[in-house]
Amino acid sequence: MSTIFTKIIEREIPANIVYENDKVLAFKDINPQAPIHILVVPKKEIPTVNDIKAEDRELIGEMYLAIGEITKELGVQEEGYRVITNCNQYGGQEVFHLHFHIMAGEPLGPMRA
Ligand code: IU
Repeated sequence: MSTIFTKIIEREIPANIVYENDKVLAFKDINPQAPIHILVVPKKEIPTVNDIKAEDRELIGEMYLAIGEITKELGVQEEGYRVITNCNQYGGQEVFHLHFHIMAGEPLGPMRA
């Protein structure tokens, strides 16, 4: 089932888009949890990490290559950043269209719930 992220991909609702290619879109999170908070999404509708298929291996690689380009452009590669994917209820997933959160711009500290 489509989510609001498909509407962003289709330009049906606005978003602050920072990167796009034929397979991947990235935009600023509407409710940032760090000074830099970007979501990287595949244009293909994949609800959760659980739904990634073998045929998606190249697409997932494209998402990480996009992360590399975005973080390089932002100038945060040396200082570092965090990439997170939430899955289903215990992971705190709210939008059921696969996405990687890039969080950067300050020391993020240890991971905790
Ligand atoms: P989650 O991993 O599914 O919990 O993350 C969803 C994110 O999508 C969350 O950080 C929201 O702030 C963000 N978001 C957004 O950027 N734009 C939207 O229109 C909606 C959610 I709805």
